[in-house]
Amino acid sequence: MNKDSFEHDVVIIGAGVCGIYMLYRAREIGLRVTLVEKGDGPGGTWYWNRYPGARFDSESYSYGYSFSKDLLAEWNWTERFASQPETLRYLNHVVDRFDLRQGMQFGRCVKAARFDEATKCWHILLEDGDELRTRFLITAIGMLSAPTLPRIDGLDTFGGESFHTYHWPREGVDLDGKSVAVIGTGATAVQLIPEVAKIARHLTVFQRRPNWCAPLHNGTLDVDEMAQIKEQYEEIFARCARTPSGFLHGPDRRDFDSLSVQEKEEFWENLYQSPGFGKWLGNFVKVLVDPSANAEYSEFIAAKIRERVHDQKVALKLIPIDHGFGSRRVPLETDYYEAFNRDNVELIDLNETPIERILKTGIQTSEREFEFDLIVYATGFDAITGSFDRIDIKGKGSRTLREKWIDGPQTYLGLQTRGFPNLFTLAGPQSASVGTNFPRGIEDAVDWTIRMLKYMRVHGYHHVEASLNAEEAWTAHVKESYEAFWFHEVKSWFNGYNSNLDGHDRVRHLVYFGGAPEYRTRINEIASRDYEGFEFV
Ligand code: NA7
Repeated sequence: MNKDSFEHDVVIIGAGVCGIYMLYRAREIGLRVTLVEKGDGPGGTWYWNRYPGARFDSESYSYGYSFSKDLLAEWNWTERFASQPETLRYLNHVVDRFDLRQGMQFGRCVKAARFDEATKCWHILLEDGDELRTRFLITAIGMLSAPTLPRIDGLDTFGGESFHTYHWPREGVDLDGKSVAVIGTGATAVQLIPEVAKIARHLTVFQRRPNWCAPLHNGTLDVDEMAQIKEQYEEIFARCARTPSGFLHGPDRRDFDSLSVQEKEEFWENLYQSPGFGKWLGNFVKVLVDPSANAEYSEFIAAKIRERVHDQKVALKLIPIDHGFGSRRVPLETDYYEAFNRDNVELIDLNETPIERILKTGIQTSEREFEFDLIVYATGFDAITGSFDRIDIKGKGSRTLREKWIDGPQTYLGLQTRGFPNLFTLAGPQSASVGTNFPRGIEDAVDWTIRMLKYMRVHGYHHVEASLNAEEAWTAHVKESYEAFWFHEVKSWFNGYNSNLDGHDRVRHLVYFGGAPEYRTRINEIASRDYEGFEFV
């Protein structure tokens, strides 16, 4: 691998959770590696998303890297669900702790990447006109890093401040005395709204579809609690490795139908009062897979919303009617529903009164004109494939990845795609990483990729490409993994829907839904069978 004339064995794009770990591992096995990152520091998602309220929905101690016992022993999380600033501090600490900063180039945005068939080398073109050459190209570009704005007339005419939550200004925003609009009610908005409500003079929330939200129950972690957690890290990570989604919360496998209404309600009440994703991922299996069991639980949560929101007309608008609990990503919240009890907060249902246009002074709906100082777009992302589409990636025969994936991604294991040799798409579409507690998923993907690179070095292989058969079989398998879930047609970013993009109004099979343990077993078995389904030269 070191005998060629390329500058690099490996170029990694992206300095988020995934890129940082890939850099660490690639350096550990002695590869000539560099990492390029658009931002001016590491952190990825946690670098960009600086909106008030941004924090984990994963328990902090299940989100940190598991690879270094020393790192685990020295880092103290201060909250059960860490905030964005703390997570960014953690990732910077990891980068410095393992001396990775010198391997990173910041403020360098990748515009294009082209596979040169003559030299079997990837040419990476940066926005500043510079070019890097590498044998292996590894994308760690995030699954929610291509923000999308709504398609509303007059978007550019607004005279006040406006931005997408992903681009919340680094220097912060003085919300005091301001009249603020938030468009969107996904996981981001659900974290943001209570924070804005506390400070702004007035907040108007524009909701198209409500989500089923449930309490986060955050709390501080003191040094003694962290000491206990540190003693349990082995068990914590072992537990995450056993659950389908890589979280601490695994499904309850008791027979739903044999339990009384009272037993179910006691269990659900306990989940509702407990921290984290238990009320979703720790629920009865039947609630997750069967529409009628799901309807029972959805009604339990709807009653909670009615209890928490004083004005029953508002409560009704906040209860989803087009999908059941957990069939879309469940936002975890802190005082979200209570925010709508405040005098300075108003909820506008866009189904009743759609936005007609953005004005110089505010927003015009079919019913009235609103004046705002600030409009915040919490309108989500071109999920999972969006960050790939924004780079002009050309493989063999100058075919672009964008063209290849126009009708939906086709991959082998979510890690490679035919026609693009030596390109590894970490946390790419159709991998399990995109459907799991992210660090747990990417540790599997990075470790597997490093094992593959070592294998190639030992065998003197220069490039690797997924075979056509293997890719077709995997893509079909991913599609089948959707069929097991009744919610596979529900409109959510998990299923590839985004009303703000052409062609994203139908299901696109972006996520491997077979569960993280099954995925890990499969990819490791394939590795043990001399990387069955891959072609080496
Ligand atoms: P989401 O979950 O995709 O939410 C986006 C929200 O924006 C959602 O409520 C959308 O309504 C709404 N939206 C999108 N476009 C429009 C238009 N044109 N008009 C009105 N409302 C619109 O993104 P988030 O950033 O909240 O969360 C992403 C992930 O980040 C999250 O799952 C976590 O993993 C972290 P819709 O529901 O489509 O009707």
